[in-house]
Amino acid sequence: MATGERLPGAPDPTERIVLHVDMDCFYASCERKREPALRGEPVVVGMGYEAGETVGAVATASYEAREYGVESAQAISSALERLPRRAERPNDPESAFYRPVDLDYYEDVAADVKAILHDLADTVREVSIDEAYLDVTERTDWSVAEGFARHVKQRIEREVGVPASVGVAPNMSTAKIASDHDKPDGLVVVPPESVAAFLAPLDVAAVHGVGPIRARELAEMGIETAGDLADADPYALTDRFGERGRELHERANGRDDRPVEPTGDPKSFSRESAFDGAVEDHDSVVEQALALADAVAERATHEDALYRTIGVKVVVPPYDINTRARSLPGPVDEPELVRDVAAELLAEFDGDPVRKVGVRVSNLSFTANEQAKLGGFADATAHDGVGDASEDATSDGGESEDGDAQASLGDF
Ligand code: DCP
Ligand code: MG
Repeated sequence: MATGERLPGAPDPTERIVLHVDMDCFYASCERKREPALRGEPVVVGMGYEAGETVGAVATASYEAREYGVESAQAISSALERLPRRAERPNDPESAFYRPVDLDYYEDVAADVKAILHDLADTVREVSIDEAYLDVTERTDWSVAEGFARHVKQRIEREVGVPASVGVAPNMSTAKIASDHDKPDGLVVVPPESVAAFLAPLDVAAVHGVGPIRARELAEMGIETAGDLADADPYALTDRFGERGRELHERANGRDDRPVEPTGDPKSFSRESAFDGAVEDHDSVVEQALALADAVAERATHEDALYRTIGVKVVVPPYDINTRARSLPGPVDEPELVRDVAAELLAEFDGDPVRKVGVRVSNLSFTANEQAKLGGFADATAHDGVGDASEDATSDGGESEDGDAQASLGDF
């Protein structure tokens, strides 16, 4: 779609200010948050990693560990060849701290980050656990965009305690490249008049959508930099890569009209609140949870959503995150039930000190009249085998590479 076809009054996409936030070595930074002794050290966070076990893959590595060639998706055994466990080599600086993946905890940290982002922008597109686009056109101006971006980074660092890299540009694809350009702790602002000069010298792999295979194919066509790609014949690119080729050509030219849109229907609604210190009085915890239950139920009603699962989250100091959920026989919109189930699920924590409490409804359906279809209940229950017993809630978020995928992280 040509930019000249805009409707009268529609915002000029060339005048947007888009900010992309991507947390630095996110899982490793989360581990450092709760274990400050890991700061400045090589840290490897591994999927399925347990002490003494070498199967599984690296989820992420701190930048100190990356210097030794440890990277995401590598086999733990390869990582161990490059950097043995510190536990086994206490005096060897060329060794790393290995930690297993604790997704509940990372999601909790991510939710705190996302809350700040929503506070700083009217429109936020969350694309993965540690990444989001913000349209901040109405909140800042190019002349002060750098200060605004620094403020975003500082709020995250100060209030959550994890580092982020930020890119600012007139569109999503350039903002993403900018946030990646100076990692970690990056802050790169590319105002409209600098887009072409910023992109031109970059390796073509910096363009989102160009993976190693496509980069090789492009190299065969003599295209090695984003500038080469920008100058390439778009028809030759379409011949070779189809519609994607045209899109890559647009991106390399710093053209991307996609509006920053929130991801589609959420998978859950939740609210949580932190106490000022740990609270031991169970009645106070329940009282807070009931207020959260009301807020969550109200939100679901407002969004015309029915829910089939009601859950609570209880964080016990320092970072022991407990989630419990109960699935109902069918989808409902019943605020009283959210209160009752939340209170029942919390009973287990009577006597525990509580730092944070949350309430969530999930298993959402957005079909307005679904509640009336009683026949569907039995099927749905049989289908996923969830009865009405308590169970650990499962994460409803997912990481996605692409800005088009849905993710609902950030709401616990
Ligand atoms: N992740 C994973 N497996 C992968 C890639 C990522 O489990 N193959 C997880 C761990 C990362 C998180 O997702 O911490 C975010 O992914 P990023 O690609 O943003 O990587 P990092 O945040 O770790 O590092 P960077 O500083 O490059 O953003
Ligand atoms: Mg990241």
